[in-house]
Amino acid sequence: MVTPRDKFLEVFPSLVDELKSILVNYGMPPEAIQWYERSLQHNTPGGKLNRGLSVVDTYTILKGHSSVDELSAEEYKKLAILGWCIELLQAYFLVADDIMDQSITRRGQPCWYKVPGVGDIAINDAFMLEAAIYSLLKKHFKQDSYYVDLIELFHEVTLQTELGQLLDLITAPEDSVDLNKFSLDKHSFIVIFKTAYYSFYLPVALAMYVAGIHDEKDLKQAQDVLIPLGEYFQIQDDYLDNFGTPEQIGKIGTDIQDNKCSWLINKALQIVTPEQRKVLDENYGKKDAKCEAVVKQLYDDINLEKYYKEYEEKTAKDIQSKIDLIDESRGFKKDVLTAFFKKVYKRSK
Ligand code: DMA
Ligand code: MG
Ligand code: MG
Ligand code: MG
Repeated sequence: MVTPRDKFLEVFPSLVDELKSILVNYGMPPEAIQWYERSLQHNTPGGKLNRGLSVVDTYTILKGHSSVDELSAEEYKKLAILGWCIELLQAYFLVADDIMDQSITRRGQPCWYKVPGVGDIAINDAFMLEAAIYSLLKKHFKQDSYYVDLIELFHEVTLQTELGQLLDLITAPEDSVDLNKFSLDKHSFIVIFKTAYYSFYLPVALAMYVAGIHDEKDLKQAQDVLIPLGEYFQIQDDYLDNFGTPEQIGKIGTDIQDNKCSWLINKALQIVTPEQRKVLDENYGKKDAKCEAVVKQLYDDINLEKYYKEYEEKTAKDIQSKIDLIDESRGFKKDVLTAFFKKVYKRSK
C-alpha cells in the first residue's frame, strides 16, 4: 500500500533534479552539483514530514475531499511542492540550529556539520537550502494570482523564526548562567516565534491561499488555534529533550548543557525548594555530563514529568474548546485544526 508519506516522498526526486539543473545552467562543475545534491538528500527528507504533509492534508479538507487521492495529479503536485518548500525551510533552520546548539545527531544520523568534510561549509549549505524554496516557488507558482502572497508568507515566517532563534540563543549564554533571566513568559515568546509560526501556521496558511479561502478573518481564526498548538508542540520538544530516548527522538538532548530557557527548567524553578534551587544554580548550563546528570536527577526527584502531563491535559482541553468555536461560514473548516491537533497530541517522537 502507498502511504500518504510515500506518495509525498515520490515528488522529492523530481524537485532535486530541477534544483540541480539551476546549477548546471550556471555552469557549476560536477563536484559542486554533487555536493548540493548530497546536502539536499541528507537534510530534507528523513524526518516525520508532518509540516509538508499538513499542506496537502489541509488543502484536501478545505476542498471537502475525504482522501488525498481525490485530488487531481496536477493539484496534488502543487500542494506537495509547497509541502517540500516547508521541509526545505525546516532543513535550513535545522542545519543552522544544530551548529548553534552544538548538537551531535539529528533524525538518527550525524548533524550535517558533523559529517566528515562538511564542517563550516554547512553554513553556506543552509543558505542554499533556503534559496531552493524561492527557486521552486518561482518555477511552479509565478503564474498564480497568489504567488506574491506565498513569497510574503515565507519571508515573514522566516523572520519570525529567526527572531525566536535569536531570543533562544541570547537567553542561553554559554559563559554566564543566570536562572533569574528565565521565565515561562519569556519561554512562551521564544517557542511561539522559533517554532509555532513556521511549523503550524505556515502549512495551513499556504493551503488556504491555494484553496482560495484566505479571508483575513479566516487566517486569523487559523492562527489563533495554530499558535497555541505550536507552543504545545515545542513544549513537547523540550520535554522529550530530557525525557525521550535518542532512539525515540533521533537526537541527543542538549538543553541542560546548553543553558536553554526550556519549559522544564522554568517549571522546575517554580516548584523547587531553596536547597534544590542552589543545586540548579550550580549545575545547570555547564558543559559537563556530571552536572547534567545532577540536573536530570533533580528533575526526577521533583516529579517534573507529572507537571508536564498536567500541562498537557489542560492545554489539550483549551485547544479543543478553541477549535469548537471556529466560524465556518466563509469556507474555513475546523477539521483542518482537529487533524493537526491529532498528529501532535501525546506524540513521543
Ligand atoms: C528548534 O529548537 C527551532 C528551530 C527553528 C530549529 P530546538 O533547538 O529545540 O530544536 P531541536 O531540539 O530539534 O534541536
Ligand atoms: Mg537544537
Ligand atoms: Mg535551538
Ligand atoms: Mg529541542
